[in-house]
Formats: sequence, C-alpha cells, structure tokens
Amino acid sequence: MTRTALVTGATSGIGRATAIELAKKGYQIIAAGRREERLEELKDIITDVPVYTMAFDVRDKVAIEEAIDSLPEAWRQIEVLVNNAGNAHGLSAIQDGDVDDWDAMLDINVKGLLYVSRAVLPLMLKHGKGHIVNIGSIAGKEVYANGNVYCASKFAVDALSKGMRLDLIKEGIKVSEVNPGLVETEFSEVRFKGDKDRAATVYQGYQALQAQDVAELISFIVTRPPHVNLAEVLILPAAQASATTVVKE
Ligand code: NDP
Ligand code: 8X3
Repeated sequence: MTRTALVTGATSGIGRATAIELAKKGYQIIAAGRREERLEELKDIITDVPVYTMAFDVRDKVAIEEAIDSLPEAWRQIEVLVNNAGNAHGLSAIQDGDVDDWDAMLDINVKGLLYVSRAVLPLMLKHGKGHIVNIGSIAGKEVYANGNVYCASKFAVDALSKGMRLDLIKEGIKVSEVNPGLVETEFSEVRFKGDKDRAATVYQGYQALQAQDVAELISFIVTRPPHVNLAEVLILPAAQASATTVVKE
C-alpha cells in the first residue's frame, strides 16, 4: 500500500518543499493550506504520486475535522503528519504588541497544531503506527527581544512535542521536532505584513537556509528505520550560532 503523508502549510516555504520532497520518496501527499490555487499548483508539480488537497484554516477545528472525516478510504492511513503551518505576526516590544497578532500566533502555531493532530491521531492509532513531525523553531529554544509571543508559541510547540512523544510512545507513534533557524521563505513577509523590502533584509549578508534544506531533513527523519527516532533537531545556517548571533558580511 502506498504510504501517505499529510503536510500542513504546503502552499509555501518549508511545507511546500517538504510535500515535494516526500513525494520523491514515494509518499502520496495530502497537502493542506488556505490558498487553494497554490494547492492546485502542487498537483502540477507532483506528478509521480497522487496529491489530495485540503483547504482549511488551522484555526477552524470544525473544518479540520470535516476535512479529515471526509478523506476517501485510499487516503485514510496517514503515516506521516508534518505540522508545519505557522507564522510570526509582528515583531514588537510586549508593551506595543498587537493583540490580534498575539491571537493569530497562538491560535495558528499552537492550537492549530493541536487541532490537526487531534483529528489525525485516531487514524494513526487505528493502524498502530505513525510519525508526527512538529516544526518548532530556534525561537522555541531561545527568546529574543521583541519575539515575545512568537517565541512563546514555539516554546509551546517544544513542550507539546515532548508531551506528545511521552503520550504516544506506547501507541507506536513517533514524534519528532524540527527546530530551524533562519530560513528564507515567505515567513518574514508575513511577519512584516507584506513589507517585502524589510523582509528581504532578514536574509541579506549571509546564506540563509532554504526551504529545501529543511525539507530534506524532514524527509531523512521520516525515512529512518522503525527503531530510530530523531526526536529533536536544530538546523541552522552555517552563519548562525544562536537566535541572535548571525555573522553577516
Ligand atoms: P511561509 O510563510 O513560507 O509558510 C507558512 C505556511 O503556513 C503557508 O503554507 C501558509 O499557508 C500556512 N499557514 C499560515 N497560517 C495558516 C492558517 N491559519 N491555516 C492554515 N495554514 C496556514 O513560512 P515558513 O515555510 O518559513 O514557515 C513554516 C513553519 O516553519 C512555521 O511553523 C514557522 O513558524 C516555522 N519556522 C520558520 C522559520 C523561518 O525562518 N522561515 C524558522 C523556524 C521555524 P496559507 O497561507 O496558504 O494558509
Ligand atoms: C523563525 C526564526 O529567528 O525569526 O522561527 O524566530 S526566527
């Protein structure tokens, strides 16, 4: 039977690259995201394996449940779930923070990950196997100035990844956490609310990670033998040593 991987946030950046990379490894892909036209584009790019698309906002738990419940039989044995959907919204001192940005980050990065996992887990439990890969961040390991709520959301992903691993170990389900440093994606464009020039400065003067670098790591993690789990991996550009230490030209 063809193996199935569900990737959230497959319309851009790390999630898109991961969907393409896992397809190369022979997984049929369930691609999730809000932008339907981008999900459709993936069907043109991934041609060797079937692609099934799901458009939902990870904040909408009813939509998630409906999407998973309505999966056709051939797609129900999800072996790999990559909880990747997420973003930063804003970069401000706590006293200047926008509460709508806070809601977005906590609702998407934390609760969204929980809702998708809760909906997919019964399918994994039924088959007694599965692998969940949560995309955390170096921001879930170190807090940096003005990162407050985004960092808190990723610290929560770190705690949830550990908690999920503890709870699911007896069920034959592996849980891994991938914590990237700076990756050149649409991340900063979203953080800076469409300001492309400001976003570009984040990746200037050094070689940032590309989405493909992280996708290859995720692919490596999920293709280890059954007795191996890469539980937590921090992946950084060579020019980055900590959340705030980046050597630029
Ligand atoms: P992108 O902005 O390129 O991609 C974000 C993805 O998340 C998009 O596919 C987007 O799809 C999806 N998404 C965002 N909000 C929602 C939502 N409410 N419902 C459903 N899907 C949503 O950024 P990255 O690829 O960089 O980010 C992917 C993950 O990696 C995030 O969790 C991020 O925090 C993490 N990360 C990123 C780093 C970086 O430097 N880039 C470093 C460390 C971690 P759509 O808009 O179509 O819904
Ligand atoms: C994204 C990387 O350094 O902007 O999680 O927080 S950083």
